[in-house]
Amino acid sequence: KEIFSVALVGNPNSGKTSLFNALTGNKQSVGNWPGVTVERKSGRLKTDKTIVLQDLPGIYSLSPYSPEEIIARDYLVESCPDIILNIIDATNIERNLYLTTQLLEIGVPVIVVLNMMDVVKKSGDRINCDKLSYQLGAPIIPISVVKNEGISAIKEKIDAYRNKDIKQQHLVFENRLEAALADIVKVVEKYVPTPRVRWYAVKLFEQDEKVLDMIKMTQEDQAEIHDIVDVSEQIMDDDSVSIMVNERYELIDKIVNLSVVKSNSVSASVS
Ligand code: BGO
Repeated sequence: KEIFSVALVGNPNSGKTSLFNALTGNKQSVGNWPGVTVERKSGRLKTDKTIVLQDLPGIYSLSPYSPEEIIARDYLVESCPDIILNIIDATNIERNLYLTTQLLEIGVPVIVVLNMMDVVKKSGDRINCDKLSYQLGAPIIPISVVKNEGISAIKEKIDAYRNKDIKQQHLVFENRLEAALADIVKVVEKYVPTPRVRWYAVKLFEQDEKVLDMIKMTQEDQAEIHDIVDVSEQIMDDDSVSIMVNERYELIDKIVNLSVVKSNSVSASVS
């Protein structure tokens, strides 16, 4: 049977190691990523040896600022796993969703695993997984690794995804930014694989040096993208990296407001 590859991605301390061990058992292969002393771990699912789980370094973002971020994004964009399994610490949902908003742009189907649900339940906070899933355009699987709850649902969802041709949706930013990204897509689409065009457009909007170096664009096309970014920065009165960061946090704010009820906000509205 053919191998199906699943990349495990999440913030540090989201429970990535715990979930990796729960899914693969003790048989893992451990090494280093080429050229760096960052540990590389992969293993087959205990319950299905045709599924290979690749653990990626714990990261907060797919920016090119640390070896961990570069390893993760190079692997996701160039090796193209069949599925991204994004583990989130449900007690820190805003911060963790920042990475999720970026993963949704790669064009690889994303399954979101909401870990630490035991802690959330104890706190009295309520997360509406259906609403969260709808807002993100990705399935949400609530779990607690330490309580061994919800783990089998992950394998079920992977199986369901395996037999379908899923086209991952990305989040939609405000109109002016979307207009600029659409213009960049028109320039860059001839250089990159179609499913990944959104990812490249965002990185070019941010004038990401590594991506600029990697795509061998003509001088004309480079200049055109530069102009698009320039105009956007003037219209939106900010630098392009900050524009993207702010847009992501604004979206996350909306998504969390629609899908999370904090226990303290309930009591505050009652009193
Ligand atoms: C310690 N629920 C709860 N409550 N905790 C969890 C869950 C869960 O579902 N999943 C993981 N944890 P990693 P990264 C620890 O190690 O897998 C805990 O970085 C401790 N250690 O047990 O390492 C997990 O790989 C002493 O906690 O995450 C671990 O992503 C006291 O979350 C931590 C308390 O998990 C991070 C916790 C010596």
